[in-house]
Amino acid sequence: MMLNFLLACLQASASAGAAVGGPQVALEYGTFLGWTNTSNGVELFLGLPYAAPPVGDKRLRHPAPVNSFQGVQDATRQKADCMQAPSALNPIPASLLEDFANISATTSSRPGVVQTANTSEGCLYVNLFRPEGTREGAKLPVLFWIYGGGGINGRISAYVLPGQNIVQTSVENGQPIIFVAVNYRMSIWGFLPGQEVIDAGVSNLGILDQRAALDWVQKYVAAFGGDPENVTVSGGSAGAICTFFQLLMYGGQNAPFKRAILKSGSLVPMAPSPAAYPQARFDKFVALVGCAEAVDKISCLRGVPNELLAESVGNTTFWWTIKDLVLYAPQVDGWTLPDTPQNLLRQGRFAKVPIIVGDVMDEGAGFEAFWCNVTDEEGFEGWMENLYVKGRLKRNSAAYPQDPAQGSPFGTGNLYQLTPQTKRMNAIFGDYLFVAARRFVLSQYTAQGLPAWSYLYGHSRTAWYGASHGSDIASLFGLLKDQVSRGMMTAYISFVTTGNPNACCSTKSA
Ligand SMILES: *[C@@H]1O[C@H](CO)[C@@H](O)[C@H](O)[C@H]1NC(C)=O
Ligand SMILES: *[C@@H]1O[C@H](CO)[C@@H](O)[C@H](O)[C@H]1NC(C)=O
Ligand SMILES: *[C@@H]1O[C@H](CO)[C@@H](O)[C@H](O)[C@H]1NC(C)=O
Ligand SMILES: *[C@@H]1O[C@H](CO)[C@@H](O)[C@H](O)[C@H]1NC(C)=O
Ligand SMILES: *[C@@H]1O[C@H](CO)[C@@H](O)[C@H](O)[C@H]1NC(C)=O
Ligand SMILES: CC(=O)N[C@H]1CO[C@H](CO)[C@@H](O)[C@@H]1O
Repeated sequence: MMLNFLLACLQASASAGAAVGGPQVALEYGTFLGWTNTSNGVELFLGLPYAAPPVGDKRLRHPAPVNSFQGVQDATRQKADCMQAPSALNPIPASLLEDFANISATTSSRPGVVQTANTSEGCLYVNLFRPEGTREGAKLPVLFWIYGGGGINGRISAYVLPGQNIVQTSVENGQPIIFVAVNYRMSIWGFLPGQEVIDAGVSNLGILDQRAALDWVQKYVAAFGGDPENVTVSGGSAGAICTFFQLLMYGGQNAPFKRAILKSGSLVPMAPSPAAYPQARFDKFVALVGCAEAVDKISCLRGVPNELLAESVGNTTFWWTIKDLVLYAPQVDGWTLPDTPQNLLRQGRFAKVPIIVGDVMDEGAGFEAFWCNVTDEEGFEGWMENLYVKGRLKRNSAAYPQDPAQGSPFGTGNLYQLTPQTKRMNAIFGDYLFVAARRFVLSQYTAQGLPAWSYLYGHSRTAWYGASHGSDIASLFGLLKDQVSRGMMTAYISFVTTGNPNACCSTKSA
C-alpha cells in the first residue's frame, strides 16, 4: 500500500518533470512554480489566482477570497482570460498591440458573436514578471498594469512578451522592477449597468476585481521580492480610465498604491446614476436572456447559462452611436464611487499620488470608421448631438471648422479624408474623450498642488491615422526596437522606481 502510494507520487512528479527547476514561491494559499526565460533573464509566473473563480452563485458578486491549493501549482502556462464581449472590434483586441489601422480595416457594420479559445468566467488571475534571481526581501518597485479594450475586451495573455520586455529593460537600466498584469471582469460580467445592479450592491465589479488584485499585491508581492510600499498602478485606454477610477474609489481612502500612470485615458465625466442610457441596456439585456419578469433579476441572471449571456450581449451593443464607445463603464453607485468622477476630482476626494497622464497626437483618428456615413454638415450636426453637447453645438462647430488642414491626423494638410467630415470628427473625438479630460485632470492637479507629468506621443504614425489611439503601446512595451521605445520605457520605469520619470540612471543605448 505504502509502496504503491510512493510510486504514484514518483510518477506524478516525473510527469511534471518539465517544470522542475523553475523558481517556486510559497504563499499561504498555495505554492507556485514559475519559469525562467534564459534568453532575457526574466522569471514568469503566469495565472496566479487572486480571487475565487466568479462562477455559479459567485457570478455577479464581489471577488471572493482565493481558494487554497494543495501541491505545487504550475504557473508556467497562461490560464483563461475573461469573457470577451462580442463586438465589431473582435477579434482585433486579442492582439492589442497591432496597428489601430487594422481595427478599422476589419470593422464590420454589425457586431458579431466572437469568442476566443481560452476565455472563461473563471478568469481572475494575475501574471507576474520579475528579474531572474529575485528573492523575497529584494523589495523591488512594482508596475501594475490594467489592460484596455473598451471595458469589453482585453486580456493579460496579450502582455506576456511586453511584460518580459519591460522587466528586462528595467534591469538593463539599473532600476529593476516587477511587472504585474491583471485580468478583470468586463462587459455584462464586470460592468453590468443599471439601478437594479446598484441596489443589489454588485456594481463596478471590474474595478473591484482590479482592487482585489491590488490588495493581493499588498499581501503577496513581498514573497516574490516586490515592495508593497512601492506600487504604481497603470493602464492604457479603458485601462487608464480604470486606473483613474482606482484613484477615485472610496473617495481615495486607503489606496493600495503610491503612484499612477494613465496612458490615453483618464477622467470620464458622468451623470449621477442611474443614467437612462445604461439602464436601457440593462433592461434590454435581461429581456434577451429571459429575466425581465423575475422578481430578483440579478439572481435570475446567475442562473442563465454563460453561453446565452455571451451570445446575448452582442445584441445589446451598437456601434453607431458615440455613447457606445464607452461601452461598459463603472457607474456612480454611492459606494465604490461616492460621487461623480468630476466632483470627486474637484473636491480633492481621490488618492493624491503623483501621476503621469499622456496621450498620442491623434487620439480620435481611426474611430471615424464607425461613422463613415457622416459626410456633410447636417450629418455632422447630428453626430455632434450624440456627443451630449447639444447646447454647445454652435461654439464647438466654430472651434472645429470643416477645414481638413486643421483636422486629425494633424499636420497632413488636405490629405487622408475618408469623408469631408472625417478629420474634423477625429479632432473633436480625440479632444472629447481624451485630450480635454487630460487637461482637466492636469489643471486640477496643479490647482491642488499635486505632482503630475504629461507627454504627447507622435512617433509611430501611419498616413491615414497619424499617431492614433494605441499606436504608442508597441513603444511602451519594447516591441519597437528604437530610441523612442527605449525612452518611453525608461521614463515609465524611472517613475515607478523613484516617482520621477526623468530620474534614470545609467541608460544604455538601445
Ligand atoms: C523569451 O525571451 C525572448 C527574448 O526576449 C523572447 O523572444 C521569447 O519570446 C521569450 N519566450 C517566451 C516563451 O515568452
Ligand atoms: C489555449 O490554451 C491552450 C492550453 O493552455 C494553448 O495550447 C493554446 O495555444 C491556447 N489558445 C489560444 C488561442 O491562446
Ligand atoms: C521605492 O523604491 C525605490 C528604489 O528601490 C526607493 O529608492 C524608494 O525609497 C522606494 N519608495 C518607497 C516609498 O519605499
Ligand atoms: C441576436 O441577434 C441575432 C441577429 O438578429 C439573432 O439571430 C440571435 O437570435 C440573437 N440572439 C439572442 C440571444 O438574442
Ligand atoms: C449613419 O448610420 C446610422 C446607423 O444606421 C444612423 O443611425 C445615422 O443616422 C446615420 N447617419 C447619417 C448622417 O446618415
Ligand atoms: C490594413 C493594415 O494596416 N493592415 C496591417 C495589419 O497589421 C499587419 C501586421 O503588422 C500588417 O502587415 C498589415 O499591413
